[in-house]
Formats: sequence, structure tokens, C-alpha cells
Amino acid sequence: MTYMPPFTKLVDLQAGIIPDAVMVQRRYLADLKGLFADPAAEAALMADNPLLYEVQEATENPIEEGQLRYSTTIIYPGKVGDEYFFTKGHFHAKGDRAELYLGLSGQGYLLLMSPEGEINVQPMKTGSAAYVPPYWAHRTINVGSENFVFFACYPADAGYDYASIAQKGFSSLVVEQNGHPQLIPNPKWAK
Ligand code: PAN
Ligand code: ZN
Repeated sequence: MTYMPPFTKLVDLQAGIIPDAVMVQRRYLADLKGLFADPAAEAALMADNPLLYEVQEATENPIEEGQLRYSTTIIYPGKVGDEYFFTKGHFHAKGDRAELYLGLSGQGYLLLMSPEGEINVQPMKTGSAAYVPPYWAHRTINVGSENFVFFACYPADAGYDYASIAQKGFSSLVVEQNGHPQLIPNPKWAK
């Protein structure tokens, strides 16, 4: 039997930078086209095509049961209309895989949705260890004025199902009202 060698990676626990990241994925507004609720606001901002967030993957651990992967996500501050910048959001392709998020800096919302459309929101700040149970779709949202940064650890075989979110979105939107984040029903959401 040969065993996988243990290893250590350094993670900047404030900025979320992983100097030895195996991959840095940058998502611009164009990559999230159609996901924001206000098409006119999205079109107006598209000329600048701002960087919404980046994911720094620490490992390329094998996609197999029992393995973990971990990463950081940095969501930049900003809005499309009244809607704060967010990640695409996904169910895990293997729906029964859970995930742990750890807030590193800034102010965020972890928005979760069950397959039936039930919404749950977990506010996150530095030190928040937020648990994503099996089967819940999850999206993170920067509701503050600085970068919102978190660490994620997840089963390597969890995978990503972006398709259902791309079609229907989440059943609630997180918008700024009177300077504060507010959940409102997503008018476009249908069961
Ligand atoms: C996270 C997310 C990351 C970016 O690592 O993949 O925050 O969000 P999207 O993948 O929805 O664009 C995670 O939940 N992994 O399973
Ligand atoms: Zn996930």
C-alpha cells in the first residue's frame, strides 16, 4: 500500500490569498450573465464587466470518496442595481455532500436553498464557521463595503450542479434597502 503524502499549504487568513494555489478562478459579471434580477442594471454594468469574485483552490486532491479539497473565495464589494455581488451558487452534483465555510474577513450572507425552494440565511463574519448540510444549494453574498473572504472545505467528489440555479435562481434575492441587506421574494423564481 502506498499512502498519499501529507502536506501543508499556507493561507492568508485575512486576505484569503493562497500563495501556492493550484488554481485561481476569476468570475466576472459576464460569467454570471442573467443571474442578477435587474437586466437593465446588469446591461449598464456590463461595459465595465467588473470582477465579482475569485476562488483560490489549495489542492488538486483526487476526486474520490474520502478525499477533501479546500479553497478561499474573495467576493469584491458592489451591487448590480440593488442586488449585492454574489457567487453563482450551486447544489453539489453529489447532493449528499456537506461543506464547511469559515468567515475570514468582511461581511457576508450565506444563502441556502433546499431542493423544494426553502430559504435559509446564515450571516457570516470573521470566525463564523457556517455549515452547509447535504442537499442545500449555497450562494455567498458580499453585503458589506469591503472584500468578503471565506475559507471552504468540501469533499473532493462533491462536484457542482450550477444548471438548476442558472435556470431558476434562488427563491429569495438579497438586496440593499435603506443601507441594509434585506431578503425579498425572487419574482422570477418558479417551482
Ligand atoms: C465553494 C464555491 C466558491 C464559488 O468553494 O465553489 O465559493 O462559488 P460558485 O462555485 O457557486 O461559483 C464551494 O461551495 N465549493 O463546493
Ligand atoms: Zn459547494
